[in-house]
Amino acid sequence: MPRILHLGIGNFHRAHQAWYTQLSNAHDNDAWKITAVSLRRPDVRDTLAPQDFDYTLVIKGTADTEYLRINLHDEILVGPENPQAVVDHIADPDTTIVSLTVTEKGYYVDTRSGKFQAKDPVIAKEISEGKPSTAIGYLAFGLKARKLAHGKPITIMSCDNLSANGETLHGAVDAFQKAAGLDLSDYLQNSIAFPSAMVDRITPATTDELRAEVLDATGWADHSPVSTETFSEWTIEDNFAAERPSWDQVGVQIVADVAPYELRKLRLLNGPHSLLAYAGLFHGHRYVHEAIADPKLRGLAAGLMTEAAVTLPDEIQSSTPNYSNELIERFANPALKHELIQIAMDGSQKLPVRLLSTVKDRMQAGKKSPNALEGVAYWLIFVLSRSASGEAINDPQADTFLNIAKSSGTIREKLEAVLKVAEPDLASISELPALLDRAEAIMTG
Ligand code: CS2
Repeated sequence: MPRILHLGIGNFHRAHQAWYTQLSNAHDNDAWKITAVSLRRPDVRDTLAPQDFDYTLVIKGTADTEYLRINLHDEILVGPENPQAVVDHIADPDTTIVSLTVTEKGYYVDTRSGKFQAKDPVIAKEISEGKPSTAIGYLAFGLKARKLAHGKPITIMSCDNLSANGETLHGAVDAFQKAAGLDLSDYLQNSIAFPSAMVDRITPATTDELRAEVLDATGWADHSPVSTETFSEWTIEDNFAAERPSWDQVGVQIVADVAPYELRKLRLLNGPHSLLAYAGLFHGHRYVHEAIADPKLRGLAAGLMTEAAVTLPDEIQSSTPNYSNELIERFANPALKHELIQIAMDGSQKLPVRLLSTVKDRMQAGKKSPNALEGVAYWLIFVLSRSASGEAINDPQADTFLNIAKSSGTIREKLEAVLKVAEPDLASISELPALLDRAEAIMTG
């Protein structure tokens, strides 16, 4: 039976790839199954195992809701409980795809320089102990086992919001295997494909309210439903090393070059998402649909879309007005109840790709970026004021931010220090003084 091994069993995977694969199974002789891996905690496995890994996907349009039972996962492995089981699954000849949704920080790649962080203590420990705990470690040790067992080709597919995610993942696995002396260069080169992919479907976190709604609508006391929007998009680079599901039969675009789609999504959707999150929380909003209904914030988000659109490759330019209008409608969907705080997490990883890249590209063309910089300013304020008041920030750089907040120095110096975490080369932002002026002005009211 053909099988996908998926690393990172979060709601996004369950609303997106699992949905496409369940639909495409109708077009394949052999139904695909997904074995999923939770890299850290057992919670999702513990909740889904008693329901045979089935769950309800709640697809919320502005008017109608669809309740669809997803029955596709055959097992959920919990990495720390048995790392070898994950390695064995990567080596299993029936596994032809390993896919990933492990978030930006799960790659251990500096989002600014693109360099793999081989010296990170977590990675260094995996290498010295020969025991994986990160997605990159599992892939490297798993591919080593696969090479030794039979050497069959396999596709490793990133489904995270990184630019050039396939290339980035390839680079990370290659750097890891070299640092660990695994001798995989030839195997990686000749038998492994790392397609890039653009993934898109807004997926809020599960709430008790959603559980109650599902029970009411379906009669099933599902402990782990997932809600999402009707819109869904997946564009994958046509670069597979082995068998794949008939995803192209159910709306997935398989294309020669994903880069334009990926950039459009990161800069027009994710950039404004982050802007709405930080500015929205500052102005007392809780949900995305509330933030986008605020005329000032809507203006900023739409302004950022226009600003970012001109930085995109020519072939995708003409699509951007419709794409942007559709995005505003998606953000406005009140049924989704998408929490701004969910989007606000991991800003140090997200800002470089979502906002600062737009600022830099425009600067090269001699243009200013007032809306993108407004997003950056609200992020600086979010980080600094929460760190100063001792509120926990969900970000791998949270400790650094805490130290900055506690340090002596003016507010301006602290804002600058926070910015430096996302952009070490401050000289590369010519609008820096205006940005800091603006952040200070917002902060001091
Ligand atoms: C969001 C994304 O949480 C976030 O940072 O911007 O998860 C967004 O909802 C998805 O990329 C939409 O496809």
